[in-house]
Amino acid sequence: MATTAKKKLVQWDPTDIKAEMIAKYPPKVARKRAKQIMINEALENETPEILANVRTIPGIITMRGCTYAGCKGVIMGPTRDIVNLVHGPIGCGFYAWLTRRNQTEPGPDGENYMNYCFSTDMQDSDIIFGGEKKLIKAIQEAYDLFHPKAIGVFATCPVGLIGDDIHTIAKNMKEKLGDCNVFAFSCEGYKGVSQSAGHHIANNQIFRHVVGENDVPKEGEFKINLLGEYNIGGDGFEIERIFKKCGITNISTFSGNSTYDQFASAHQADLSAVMCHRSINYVADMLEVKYGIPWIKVNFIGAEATAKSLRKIAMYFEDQAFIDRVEKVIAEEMPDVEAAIADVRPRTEGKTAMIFVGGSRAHHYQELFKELGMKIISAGYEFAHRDDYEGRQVLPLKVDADSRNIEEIEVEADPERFHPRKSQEELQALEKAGLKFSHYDGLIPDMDSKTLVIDDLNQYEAEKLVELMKPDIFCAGIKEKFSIQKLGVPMKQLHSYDSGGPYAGFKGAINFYHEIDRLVNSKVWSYMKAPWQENPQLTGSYVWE
Ligand code: CFM
Repeated sequence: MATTAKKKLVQWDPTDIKAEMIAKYPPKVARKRAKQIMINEALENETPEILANVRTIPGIITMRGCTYAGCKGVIMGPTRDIVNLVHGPIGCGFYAWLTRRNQTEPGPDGENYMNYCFSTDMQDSDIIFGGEKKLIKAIQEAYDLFHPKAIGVFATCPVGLIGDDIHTIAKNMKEKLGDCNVFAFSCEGYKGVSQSAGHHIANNQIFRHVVGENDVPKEGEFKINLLGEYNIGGDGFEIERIFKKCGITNISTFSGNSTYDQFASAHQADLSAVMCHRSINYVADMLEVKYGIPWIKVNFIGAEATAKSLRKIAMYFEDQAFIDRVEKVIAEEMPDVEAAIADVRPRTEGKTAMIFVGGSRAHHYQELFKELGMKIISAGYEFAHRDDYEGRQVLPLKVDADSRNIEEIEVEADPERFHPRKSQEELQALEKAGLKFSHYDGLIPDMDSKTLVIDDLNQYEAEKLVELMKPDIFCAGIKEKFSIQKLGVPMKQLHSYDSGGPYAGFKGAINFYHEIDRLVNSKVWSYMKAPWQENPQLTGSYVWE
């Protein structure tokens, strides 16, 4: 009988969805989650406030990772010629060993430590009596074996608890070794509420110990730093290809396919182009204050977004031949993109998607879905801050007990090497012409009204959302993959790209269109039935002799 059927929210109302998502929570939890689940009402000049970058409620199965993951895995992981030495129990090293799909191309020198796992392998006795001697030995051993340019030491939770002085050890070993830069990161997993704290810690230490170390001039025209691009699934290779075609010199990438020397030379660029704002905005700001390099926000996810970002870079350098060359590249690349869209779009138009990824992709990937004519009905970040949702005009944010844990480093203009790349007048003229400096508008203004913007979505809510709104595709990570697929909805990993990619740039966009077409139009999902859906009563019997 129809009356026994559950209410099916075909024309869902966001208020009902929100109420349903938090209905089962105890009142205190519901109150907190209500502030992190927002029905988008962004008006042109006004973005509603969302609660973000706060502690996950204990007991909730979050999608987040830890501070060590953000520092060692995300920011420092993709750099091939720095030995990343994990000071801690072996599990922390093991689980950060090649699990993120950042790729690298070692080049002629072949120096690449990314496929190794370096760890001090702390044991119970080290935790009781201290791990400093072991760390000193491990640094020496890594140096003797590989003679790397640099060794980074990463603290895991127990190191902070027992108080090993990793920074003094790093300083002493740097002096002792002479030709190897040794620095350490106090990135204990518990340091912040998520991996976001680890980004900040990595930004600080890399800026303090490496940026500016190489003053040997870098050749090339139109020199930029590409900040916040991590070469997942080869994205960075596609962006590099486009840069080369356009005549852009990439001094450094933070940190996809990068080297120690790139970081050391970053102060020689004339513009920083920021892709993932959340993970690297601190470096962008510090490069500006110390060396006078302005930064702009870019996005190479989506063909239109790529073209727009290239045009912004060209506009900044104010060189007509360069502007023309960029236009020529766009004109050459777009026909293939348009042909792919024309093929795929009739099958994807009007379909719906949900995106829940880290701190920037839930925004960037909306571009690709829009190119397919698809609608984003709900999106959010795992660990972004309010500025990533609402735009940087909300800065500075109130400092709470957790953010107070993370060091803010004081940076001043370098007495010799600070030189503003553009005068105030030039910057103002460019702003007038439409280029925004040191700014990010955030995710919310780009989302439709009445969509749901959700911070730190958890497993229970993810399943509820899918059950209620039945999207045609759900995008998140490996932790969510199988629980969503069991609900009969296709799931695309946007952290690791499953085994696909690249999705950045022009060629990447084409890859993405085809992949999404295959996923949302596959019938296989409608055939899926979990055993309990077919037969709600499961029986079992004990077997023993
Ligand atoms: Fe930036 Fe990232 Fe992301 Fe991120 Fe990440 Fe990643 Fe990510 Mo996974 S740096 S915030 S900490 S774009 S590893 S390459 S996919 S959560 S949205």
